[in-house]
This record gives sequence, structure tokens and C-alpha cells, in this order.
Amino acid sequence: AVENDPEPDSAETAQSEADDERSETPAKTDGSGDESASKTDAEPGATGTSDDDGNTDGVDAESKQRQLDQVRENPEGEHLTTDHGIRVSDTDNSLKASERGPTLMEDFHFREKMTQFDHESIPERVVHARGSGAHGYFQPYDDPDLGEYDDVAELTKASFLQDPDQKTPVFVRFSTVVGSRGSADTVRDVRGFATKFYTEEGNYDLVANNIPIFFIQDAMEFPDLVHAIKPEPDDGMPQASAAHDTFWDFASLKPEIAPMIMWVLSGRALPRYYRMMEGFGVHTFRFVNDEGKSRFVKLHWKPKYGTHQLVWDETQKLAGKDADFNRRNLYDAIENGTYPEWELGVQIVEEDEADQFDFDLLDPTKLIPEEEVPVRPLGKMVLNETPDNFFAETEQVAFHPGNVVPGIDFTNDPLLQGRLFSYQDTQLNRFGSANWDEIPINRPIAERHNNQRAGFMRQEINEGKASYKPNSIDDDQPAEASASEGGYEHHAEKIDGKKIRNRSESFENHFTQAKLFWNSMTEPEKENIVDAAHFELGKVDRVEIRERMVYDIFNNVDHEFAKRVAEGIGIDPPEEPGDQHQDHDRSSDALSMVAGEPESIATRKIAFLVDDGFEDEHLEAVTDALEERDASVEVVSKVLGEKSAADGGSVEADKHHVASGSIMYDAVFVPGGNESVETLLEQGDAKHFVAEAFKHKKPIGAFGEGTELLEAVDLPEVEIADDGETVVADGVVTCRDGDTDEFIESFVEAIAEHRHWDRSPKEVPA
Ligand code: HDD
Repeated sequence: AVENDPEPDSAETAQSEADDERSETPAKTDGSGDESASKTDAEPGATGTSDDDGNTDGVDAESKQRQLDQVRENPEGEHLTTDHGIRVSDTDNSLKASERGPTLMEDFHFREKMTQFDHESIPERVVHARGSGAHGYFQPYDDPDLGEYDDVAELTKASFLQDPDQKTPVFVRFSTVVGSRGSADTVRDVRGFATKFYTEEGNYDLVANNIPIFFIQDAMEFPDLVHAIKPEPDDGMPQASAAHDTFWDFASLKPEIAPMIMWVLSGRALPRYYRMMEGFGVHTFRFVNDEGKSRFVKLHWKPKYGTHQLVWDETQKLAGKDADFNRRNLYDAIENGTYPEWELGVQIVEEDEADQFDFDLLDPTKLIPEEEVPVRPLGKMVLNETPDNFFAETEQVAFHPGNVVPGIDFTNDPLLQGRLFSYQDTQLNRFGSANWDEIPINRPIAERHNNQRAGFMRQEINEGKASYKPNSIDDDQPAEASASEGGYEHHAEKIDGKKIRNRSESFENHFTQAKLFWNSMTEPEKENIVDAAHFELGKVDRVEIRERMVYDIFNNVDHEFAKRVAEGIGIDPPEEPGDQHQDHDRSSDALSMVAGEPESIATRKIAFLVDDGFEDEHLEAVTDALEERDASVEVVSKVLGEKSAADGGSVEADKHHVASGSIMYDAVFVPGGNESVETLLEQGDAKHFVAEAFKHKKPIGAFGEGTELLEAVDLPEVEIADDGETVVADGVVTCRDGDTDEFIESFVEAIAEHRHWDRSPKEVPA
């Protein structure tokens, strides 16, 4: 094979380049040149990479990428080889005893290729199987607004939260919970939001969700919850959905689930994009400072581009037209340079103030209203790089809430305590080895030295004779680290009690916060919750389960809500409120996704409906205005190809109707042009596009003859412009023959609203 080599030196060159890179980026040294330096004589956590911006000791935004570079493989310009490096001359024909004879055992290439293939699937995650991930960095703010606290160091000693000049690499995986690996992205479900911070003090995993509370209070119940919500065990149905008897049977018998059910029936369970959802650590954790002082904290991610939702009808259509909708948007956003971004914030509660709430801080079914304890910003996270290989990175990344760094500690939340066991255990099932932490995506950047040095698929070659402590043979190395040397010390909480299998009385009030959530919703959001309950319970065959949900759960949340649900699912509405109902009118604005101010239109995607003969001037003016504001435009037409403008220019259609739909866009615009609009008027798809956008409460704009398409669709109670004035009606912005600037200003305002929730589109067929 070497004789036929087109570039005889290429393999050698690639190898020596890789070696050069390796020697430039010593990911496993402490930078001192003295590779034998132990934690005892190194600064805590020092890993010794310095970046181009002059970041000194410790990690920088690129540290993880440099580490991953060492295992990246690129076949460009190379020959095909076996796993053992033997060049392959023919990968299509097995070795046979004569042309039409049997395949020979001796064919090592056939056997290797087939064995690899037969073994290439690993168990999917038992929950959160469907997901997508990206790389990025976290950076503390320069001057965070911490209220009565002076600085972050007063709160926690965690080093990655301190220095605004230091960027810590992260890998984030978003997921749905219930569906299998190949299920659709847009189902009604909680979303996982798991972040691995590769800090200089070791990996910190913040394994969060997009909902701030959980279904159950004790990890002991987790297998029951998951068995109930997963496809039913006899027929394996339904996929990726709670809408079936076993889930609602369980829910109707577990009043502690009430607050979470309200969130899951709301738009929070239908995030518009991953980059437009909040994240929550859920449990109360501890921040611990240098002096050992501990405070309770709740961790929050707040998205830069706002918290937004899809609507139910849209999610179902998307599941068919683009099952990868959220995954695709994550990749597109990063590749277009509009990087997803979140702010990490923290609610802080002094230990001696923990009793001020009417719930227990250790109860994971409760949240602290943001109006009572503000969320203090600590820093920002930016995702700016998509993985090179889905399996190696997104599938093999493995999180564990037990991965914490000094300055972050646990509480006795019984759900958290159980998670601290479950994640390590589940990784053993997924990887078949305790060495899952050695896989490149899971490897810390911080140095690792210990006496664990065997097991399946061990990668490291540990030097030295003694793999035990204490030892005299290897000078008792590696040495334990004191707290001042970066050693993790658990917060010394005083515990005094009887061993007991019970639940605290302070965990008992299940309905106050469910009612708080209901009270905080706007009327359109309430309507969505009621519609969702109709769908979910409408799929439940057993009447007694539907009745229990309405009478025992919803009627204790809110009497009116229970009646509205009952009406849609063939149950007699309850006559009186439930005996545990909490008659309060407290609310929290932070819980609504609709209340609040409109935002910028940056990163929104607007469809332009166009055919031959469109008015170029309208298209250009509106495109420029939207792009100036960092929104993007796609031209949608009946068929792909070039569309000619009335005045001779042209534009290329980005999408055609069969493969797209209004569901993939944030807003729609119809420019003028006699011929173009006449063609659109003959297309059911174009009319459907507008009607559907209206039904989903999206902003719609039309200029010149484009307004005729809107008239033809007959949008209920919507005034359409018929002269030079721009008319704005419920997010529908039209102008027949006037000033484009005025039209654009109104259209941009309508897009900023995201959706026009007060519209009632129920009579629109789409
Ligand atoms: Fe969990 C995965 C988040 C409760 C047991 N969980 C998993 C993932 C996320 C969460 C985001 C996906 C990680 C990834 O992308 O690889 N889980 C949560 C949150 C919870 C929670 C926010 C409540 C506050 N989980 C929870 C409990 C248990 C588990 C109570 C068990 C006692 N979770 C698991 C697991 C998974 C998992 C079985 C499956 C795959 C994995 O861990 O790595 O161990």
C-alpha cells in the first residue's frame, strides 16, 4: 500500500504536527515544567495554561478545546485503515474462497468492521435520552449587583465565580425527559439543562431543568414517577408523552405533584427554542465562603433573548415537519454567530432566615418567589461552538450533581440526596465501566491524581509502585490537600435526630404554590393550561382517574380552574372548592412568560412570502430594517429557485411550502407586487401560511398588494389598510401605499411582542 501512496509523507507529517501541538499545549502539566509537582507545592487548582489575552494561571475559554484537540481525528487526505492502523485495500468485498465461495474467517478487516458495527450502540439514558449539546464558556461579571453582599468571595470560595477576566469552558446538554433518543423535540415535557463547568478546581456539574420545582419530594419515588410517565409497559405506548392513564393515575394519587403539574401544563413545557428558556438548579444548595460560612442558594439561568414558548398546535405540527426543531435551532444560532447566552443568578437565604417561608427550603416542589428574594446576577454563559461528533461529545457526556467544587455544597433535600447516588450508578450502566470520567468530554482540565488505576477501558498510565495510602515507597504521594490548598471539605452541618423513614410535616402544603402559579398567569396562559388539561386528560381512558385529577387535585388548586377542566373532559364540574384549597390571591410576575416588557427582535426569523413579480423595493427595505436589528429573513415560495422582481432584480427562495411552514418562523411578511400576489392568491399553501401564523398569534405584516393576501384569508376582526396609513390591529400590520419607514417601525414593534396573546383565533381554520 505504501508504494501507491499519493503523498507518501502525509501520515508522518500529520503525526508530527499532532505531536508538536501536544507539546505546545500540555493539558496535564501545571505549567511549571515540573510535572512531578504535587498539589502540596502547587497553588490550589493550578493547571497552568495561559491564554492569548494574557489570562494568567488557571483555565481559559479554550482550555477544554485544546485538551480535546489531542484526540480529534481528521481523515482528510489520509488512507483508510483498520483500527490497528493497517491500510485497507478494499472495504467493499469480503475475503472469499474463490469469487463465488464462502467468506473466510481470516478476513480481519471484515470481522473488525462488523464487530464495531454490532457494538456501536450504547444504552440510551433512562430519562433525558433525547438531547443536544454545545460548547461555550462562563465568565463572572465585573461588578455584579449583590445587594447587601460586598462581593462573590463573601458568598462562595468557588474560584470559577470570582475573576471577571477568567473564562471557564463549559459543555451544556439540553434534553427532553420522557422520550427516546429518536423522539421529537417539541413534545410537552420538562427540558433538561445540564452544564459541565471545566473549572481549574475540577468539574462542577449544574444538572438543571427549565422548571424550578420537581414532581416529587423524595428520590425514593423517582422510579415510580418515571415508570408512570414512560410508555406503558404492556404495549410500549405512548412515546414521549404524559397523556396516558398510568401517568395521570400516579399524579391523581400524589398531591405533592400539584405545583409541578401546573408548570407542565403551561407553556413552560413547550419552550420556543433551548436558547429561550430559563434554567433552575431546583434544589436549595449551599454557597460556602473561605471562612466556612454557609448560606442557602437557589441557582437560576436567565436567557438573554427572553423566555418564550411555542403553542400546542405548533408543537404537534413541528414534530412532523421538523422533529429536530430545537436541536437545529441550537446549531443554527451558533453557526450564524448569534450565540445563545444566559445569565447565572442566585437567590441567597441566610441560614438563620430559612424559617421565614411558609414552606420548607428542603422541599424541591417549592420555589422562592423572586419578588421575595431577588435573583442576584453572578456572570454569563455563552455557547459558541457546536460539537464535532454527536456520539463522542453529546451522547457520551455524563453529568453528576455530586460533581461540586469547593465553595458549593449540598443540603438535605431528600431528592438531591438520592440524585447523589443515582447519577454515578446510571453512568456505570451506560458506559459499562467506572472509567467513564476518562472519556475526553468528561475529563476535567484540572489535574487528577489518585490510587484508582484499573477497570475496563482504563486510559491513563499511572506511574509509581504504590497505589494505596499511606505508603512510604512513593513518599506517600499523591498528598491530600488541606482546605487552603484547595481540598474539598464538606460543610460541617450539625445533625441530631433519630433514624426514621418518614416525611417532614413541613413538606405537607401542596396547594399554596400551585395556586400561586395559577394566579400569576395571564388569561391567555390560563386558557392554554385548561386546553392542555383537556388534551392530557382527554387521552385518559379511565373515568375515575379523570375524576380524581379534577376533584382531588385541580379543585384544591383553584375551583374555577377545576370547573373549566371538568367541562372539557366529560366530568361533572365540582360544586364547592376542595377541602384543602388555599384561598389566597398572591401572585408572582416572574412566573408568567407573557407579562413583562417586549424585547429586541434580535435572532427572530421572519418568513417573506414571495413569487415572481414581487416588489423589490418592499422586500429590500424590510429586509434591511430587520437585519439591522439582528433578525433574519427567509424567502418562502411555492417552489425553490430564483424569483424575479417586478423591476428586473431577483431573489433566491430559501424554502418551499412542502418543507416549511409558518410554524418554523417568528413572523410573516408579504411584500407587494401585482403578479407575485396574484400567484399567492391562487395558492392554498400561501393562504394557510398566513392563517396559521395568525392562529399561532404571530406578528404578520403586509405592504402594497401584499395586503390582498391577508384580506383573502379573512382574518377575524382584523382591520386591513386600504390607503397610505399604516394600520396595526392585534399584531397584524398593514399599509397599502404609504411610507415604508412608518410601516417598518410598527412591524418591528409587533415582532418584539413575540406573540399577540389577546388575539382569539379559535375560528380560524388552519
Ligand atoms: Fe435527573 C438525567 C435533571 C431528578 C436520576 N437529570 C438528568 C439530566 C438532567 C436531569 C438535566 C440529563 C443529563 C444529561 O444531559 O446527560 N434530574 C434533573 C433535575 C432533577 C432530577 C433538575 C430534580 C431536581 N434525576 C432526578 C432524580 C433522580 C434522577 C430524583 C433519581 C433519584 N437523572 C437521573 C438519572 C439520569 C438523569 C437516571 C439519566 C441519565 C443520567 O442521569 O445521566 O441518573
